[in-house]
Amino acid sequence: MKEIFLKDYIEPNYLIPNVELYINILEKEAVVTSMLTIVKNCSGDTPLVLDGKELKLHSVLLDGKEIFDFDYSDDKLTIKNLPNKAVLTTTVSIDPYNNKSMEGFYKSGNILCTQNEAEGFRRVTFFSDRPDVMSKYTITVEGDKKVFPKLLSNGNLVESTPIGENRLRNKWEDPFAKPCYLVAIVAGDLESITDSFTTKSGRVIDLEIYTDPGQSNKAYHAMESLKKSMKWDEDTFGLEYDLDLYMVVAVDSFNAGAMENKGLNIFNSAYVLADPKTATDSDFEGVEGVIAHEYFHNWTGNRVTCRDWFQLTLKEGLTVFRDQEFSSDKTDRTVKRISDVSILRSHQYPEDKGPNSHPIKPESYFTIDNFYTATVYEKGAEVIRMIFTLLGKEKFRAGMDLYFKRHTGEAVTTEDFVSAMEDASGFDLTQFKRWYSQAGTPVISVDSSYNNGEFTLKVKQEIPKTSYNCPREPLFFPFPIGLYDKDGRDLTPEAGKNLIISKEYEEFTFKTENRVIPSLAQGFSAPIEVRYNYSTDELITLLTADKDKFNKFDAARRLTMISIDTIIGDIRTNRECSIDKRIIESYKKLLTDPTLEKRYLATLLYIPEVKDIALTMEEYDFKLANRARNIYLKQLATELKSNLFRLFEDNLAIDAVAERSIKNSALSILSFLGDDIAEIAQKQFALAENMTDYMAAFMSLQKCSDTVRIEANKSFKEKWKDNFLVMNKWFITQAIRDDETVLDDIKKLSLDELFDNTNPNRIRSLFGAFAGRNSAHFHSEDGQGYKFIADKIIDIDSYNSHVSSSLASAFQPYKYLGEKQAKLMKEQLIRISQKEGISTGLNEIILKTLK
Ligand code: DPP
Ligand code: ZN
Repeated sequence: MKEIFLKDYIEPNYLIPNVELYINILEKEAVVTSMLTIVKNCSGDTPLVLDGKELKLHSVLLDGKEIFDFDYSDDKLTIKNLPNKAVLTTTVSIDPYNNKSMEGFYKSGNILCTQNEAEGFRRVTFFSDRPDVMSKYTITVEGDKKVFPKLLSNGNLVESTPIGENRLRNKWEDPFAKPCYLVAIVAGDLESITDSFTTKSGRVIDLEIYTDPGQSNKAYHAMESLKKSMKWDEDTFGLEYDLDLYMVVAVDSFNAGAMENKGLNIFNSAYVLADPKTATDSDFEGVEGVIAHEYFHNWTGNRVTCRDWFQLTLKEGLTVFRDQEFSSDKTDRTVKRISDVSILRSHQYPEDKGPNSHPIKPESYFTIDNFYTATVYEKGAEVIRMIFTLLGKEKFRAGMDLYFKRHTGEAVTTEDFVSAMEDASGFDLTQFKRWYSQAGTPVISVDSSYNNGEFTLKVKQEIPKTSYNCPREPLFFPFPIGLYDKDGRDLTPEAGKNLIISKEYEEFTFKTENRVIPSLAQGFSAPIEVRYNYSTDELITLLTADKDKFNKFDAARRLTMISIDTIIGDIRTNRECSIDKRIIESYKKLLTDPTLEKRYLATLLYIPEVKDIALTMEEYDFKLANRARNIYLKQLATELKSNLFRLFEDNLAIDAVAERSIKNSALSILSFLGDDIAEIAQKQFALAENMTDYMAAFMSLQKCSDTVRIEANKSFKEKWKDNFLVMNKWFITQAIRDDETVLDDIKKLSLDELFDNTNPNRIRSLFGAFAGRNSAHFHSEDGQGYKFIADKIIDIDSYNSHVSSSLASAFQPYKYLGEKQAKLMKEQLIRISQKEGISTGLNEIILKTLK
């Protein structure tokens, strides 16, 4: 295993300005001929070293003449004594049909497609597989026209030629230079829907979305989302699409969500196909968000790309920020913000406390695949958001304009981005830049005092020690606050709205008539954890009165966590558990408050995941967390029963997102009463016209007695067995059941004819959901959960290291477990590490976890 360091970066020794690829798809293999224009970019007699993995080499030609003086070993093709400029032609065979890694060229269902980010292109042909080698590509794809009537690649179709009776050859040209990770090739019998978009400068862009036959009628929402994204990027950032054609292809087997290949996005079908019958409201939003994300990459990622993979957050953090803003504009800004922060808190915060903690710009890696993380993406987006907050909308836009003016067509670094922001705004981001190189979630402990009409906030920032070795200097971030009196009157002074924290310890004093309640880091102004010793009454005041809707939500979250924490204490000391009556009363008021938006109210009915609770414990006890959570939710449901039933019934009549959201949130809490909700849930399950209601009812029925649950499971499976995406939901539901028999059932389901252990969506739905979302049972006391997942990781790693490595992140809590659980987990970690032929990616995760 070789560790790669950012500090070792050197410019490429050879550039490849032009590439002509010819991919001939045959029955059992594909033959790839590539003609590379190679230009020396260094002095001396440095050899040309190209990457190539699992390629069957047929020939190497230099300026048209076959040569034999080369070495192909250890995934490198080395050629010495090259002239300053030459055309290198290689011909290789690859086997897309048996490529289960889902990197490079592979088969998904009946479609052949590529996934080249980060380092898949080396499985297609010999190349300098690094993002700073940018080339203009002409790609010709040939195949049997009955099997592959559609042969697609990047850019514009310049020729389509029938070859004899049975074959077709399509030639594609992309006028823009790009790194090889953005190359895409698709071959298949595809159905499509088409549309067009007229850009602000009047160019007409053809839009095409391709799916498996019979599926394209589910692509209209994706098409609308694409057009909205194109318009939004013009309106918001002045960015216009630059080719004449934009294609999206949906495939069922895909390691990630989607891929932004230039002009030819390839998507996990889960993020393209949606209609109300088969997709939930949240699926619809997922499609819109991911379509937007990949589209926005056209500028932030493709036209301006990364110099090296350490810069990944340059394109991902920025593009996530852009897609979050887009979705906020298109849906409900506060609800979207709450959902994004919840994802950050439940994925990125644990990552930062765990073995793979890293800054958004890491300095070393063994395999870059392990750094497509919540830190690089979600925390990366928060870092961009802080720049946005500090500079303000206009200056941020000026910074973006300057970034594109300076760097379009280049492969750059995060420093280049920050410099553009500084130069356009005059804002000094020197200290701010520490966010790029420091890991860990900063803990901001706030204390307050009140004396003689002065309210003082004492703010202390602490950068925690993490598994990643880096400086822990004070960070610079916005920290807007509000002040409320005990009756909820807003006393926020102007100065409070623009507070900035930059030192380890700071004090801020405000003149107030009485002691006040602070609302801190409003809008979730930074990816930090704010600690303040709020009393229950203070939180209730904020829950009722805070005008900052994020912090109003956060008051609900804090109250919930306090209630659960109290229950944990009660369980530990054998006391009777009950929720504070004041909290119940304030919820009753909220549930009948007509001024609250329904979707927003649904977020206030906050239900934490078991692992969110465990994360607050010094020693993670998932079982106890689960028990306390169940007690809390059952009591909440009992106390609020009539209010929640009313809320449910009041929102039955209107079938729209907001009504479904509040109605189903009510149902979800009520489901902790078990069979009490069987009747209404069964009715909804039987009559639901849309997947949102159907799923909500189905999930609730899981909490009812066995006969009710089993009947629902059967009926669901019978109805949807032929729908791949819907059945993923069914598998997830089985995997996250809170029941002692869940693991046995999962074992049986892994042999089900509808399960496929080579399909990443299915693996994530059953094994991933169990390991990641069913904490209480994954961490079972007999260690069987660990053993089962370890078995699966070992098996999957032999063909798909991407998926095995991501499944292994379930072992993240290792060093926070109690002695007994830690021992059980360790046995499995060691067993995995001893696996013969373990992939580099998995090995990196396991060794870091054990360290
Ligand atoms: N396809 C992944 C994404 O869009 C990696 N670039 O984030
Ligand atoms: Zn991305």
